[in-house]
Amino acid sequence: MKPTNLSSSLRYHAPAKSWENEALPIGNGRLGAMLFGGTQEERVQFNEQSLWSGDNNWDGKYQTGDHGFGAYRTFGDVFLTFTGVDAPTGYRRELNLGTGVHTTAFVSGGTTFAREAFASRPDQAIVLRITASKRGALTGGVRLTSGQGATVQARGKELFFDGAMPNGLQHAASLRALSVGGKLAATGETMAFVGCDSLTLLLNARTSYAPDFRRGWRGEPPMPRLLRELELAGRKSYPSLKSAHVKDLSGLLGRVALDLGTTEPGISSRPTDERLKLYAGGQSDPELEVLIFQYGRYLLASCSRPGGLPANLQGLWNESNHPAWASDYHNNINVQMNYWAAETTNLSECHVPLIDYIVAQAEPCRIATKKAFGAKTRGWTARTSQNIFGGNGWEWNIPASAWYAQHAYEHFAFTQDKAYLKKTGYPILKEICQYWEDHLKRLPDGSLVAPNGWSPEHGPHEDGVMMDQQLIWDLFQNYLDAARALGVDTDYQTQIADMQSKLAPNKIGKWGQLQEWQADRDDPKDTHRHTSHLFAVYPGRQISQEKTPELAKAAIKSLKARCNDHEDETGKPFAVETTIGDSRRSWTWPWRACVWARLGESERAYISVRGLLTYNTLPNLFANHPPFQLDGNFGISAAFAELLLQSHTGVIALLPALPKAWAKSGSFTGLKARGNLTVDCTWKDGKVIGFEISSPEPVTVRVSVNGRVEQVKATVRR
Ligand code: FUC
Repeated sequence: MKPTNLSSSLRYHAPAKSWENEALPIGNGRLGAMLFGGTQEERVQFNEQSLWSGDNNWDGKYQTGDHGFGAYRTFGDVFLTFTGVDAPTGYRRELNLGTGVHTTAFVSGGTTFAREAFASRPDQAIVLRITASKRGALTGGVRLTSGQGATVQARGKELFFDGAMPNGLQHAASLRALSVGGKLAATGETMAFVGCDSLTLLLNARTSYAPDFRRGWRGEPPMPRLLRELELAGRKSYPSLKSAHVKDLSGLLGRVALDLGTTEPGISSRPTDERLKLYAGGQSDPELEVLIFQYGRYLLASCSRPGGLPANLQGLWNESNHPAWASDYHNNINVQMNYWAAETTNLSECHVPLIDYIVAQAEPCRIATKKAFGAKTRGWTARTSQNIFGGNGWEWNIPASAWYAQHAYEHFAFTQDKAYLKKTGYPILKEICQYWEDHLKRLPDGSLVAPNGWSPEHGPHEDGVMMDQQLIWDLFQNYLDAARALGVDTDYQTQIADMQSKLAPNKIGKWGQLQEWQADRDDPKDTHRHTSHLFAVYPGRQISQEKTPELAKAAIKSLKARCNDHEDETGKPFAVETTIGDSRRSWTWPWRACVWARLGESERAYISVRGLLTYNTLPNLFANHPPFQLDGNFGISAAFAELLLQSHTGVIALLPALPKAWAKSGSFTGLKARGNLTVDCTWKDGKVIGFEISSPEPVTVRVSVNGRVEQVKATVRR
């Protein structure tokens, strides 16, 4: 395995000018920041994931101001100015994904100025360390501002604010400075530092949010807790803060290593933005591909940790009070895609915030569901856009909860954690089955359809929309597998199995396509971004080449059309350039890559990977919808995993869709397969030359390797 350092840092030769395009993210799962790496002036824009405007809102209005649905908002900024820094040379800034440490360095007037920044989960603070090679060279000012107009005050070596939003949410932040040498003096919004040798700033921010409907989504006031946390962090030395942080983050990210080949040194030595441009022009750069794979994992670990909220449309990074789509939780693809890599790339605990969110939002969703579908309705579902206060915004997405249930199940499928399943996963699955028990419509021929559905953002509202049918099939299958694993509710299992067998099935239409609707109306020229009717291929498991080859063939036909891939008719080979329009979105590429991977179409899957980097990736490697939307980052990490390892059919498939570009030689360690299996694999010339499957229990598994299925005893590793 190659050392991970080269492949795992984003590097630039100039400070960031644009927040969205160039600044770089750090985060501790709750608190995050975007760093610009300026020379005379540095800006650190920061966020805390529970800073939302809006109220409880169950009536579907999508008002994104102070009240109503609300929006995710910016917490504030820290601005640093440095006097005596002039004509900087030798500039570089870098975000190391292995450590989550951002560094900036340059020389001015013969002095080297260096800064490090990270967001520590163990010490609950953003830590900024500023040093200079010459003693006493640091003179300037630090300013704290509130994104919500709270008044900033000074107290000793601290700047802070403590405000309330119009919805009553309290939000507080505090910035503490510690210096070696020189002087510190705070007044108003600003702290002056004069002649310091080094400076360490600790920033913490919190709100009074609690993920609890019964308490009106409000908990303890933020200031006392954050001051306690800062007090403790302030007692530690900088090296011990840094090592605790690095240990925490690398403990997660270091679980998976990936080697897809070596980039020419003339390319890999260049800054990331230049490499991205070259890549978009067709350049091969396997180390950049590994970087984008690890970046999705880095972003997830930085914005989604147990105890916190899940990743929203922007993860947790947001500089605006009016972000696109309120930077909310969209459940017709986006929030789900945010978690596609969580289990497969060995970040299972990062999945927990989504499951906690599903549990926390269930009660207001039950109320909204009863209001919309009848007082006797059991279970719940949700509208497409959700906030953190039980708010259901834009348009009902009737199968939303069935899709959420897949996450509740997959967390078990990968971890085999029966205590979790019994306490949390199974009750979610069962309750949503009950919703569909009441809601499905029986047709005269006895088949069952989801009434009045909508293939997300596409086509008419009508019965039996294929995605709805597939999601309900998936829900029932996940329910059955969960109930069997726990050995419970045998009568209900029989009932659900019976309903599953009566669901109106997938259909193949007149041009051989997998139909999106009951009526055979799919247009082969339609390149709509959603590929909802392919849910059954990925992330579902109803359609596979092994079990349903005819449907798999029809799915290929459908996806080719959606990608504007008419190679069969025109003879013109499918390439990234042949994709058009709505096909080019942050999240379309990863979804298509995952579907292609499941269908064994490795080259088409690879074109989708290249597509994201070619058309929808910004210089800071944020996926761009536009505007930037992180589903694409999280999703592409999942796509890499799906190209290399699959386990949805019960067989562990090694290299099920290895593209030619990666075939020569490569390896991965630490990817996860269902059954709590950890998989390492090495290949050469497209063939597996070594692999190991490990499990905490002695198990024998079926593994597909180089086209043969073998029984393999897992190495026991607890
Ligand atoms: C879904 C998609 C859009 C966008 C939005 C946030 O509605 O159809 O493309 O990603 O979510």
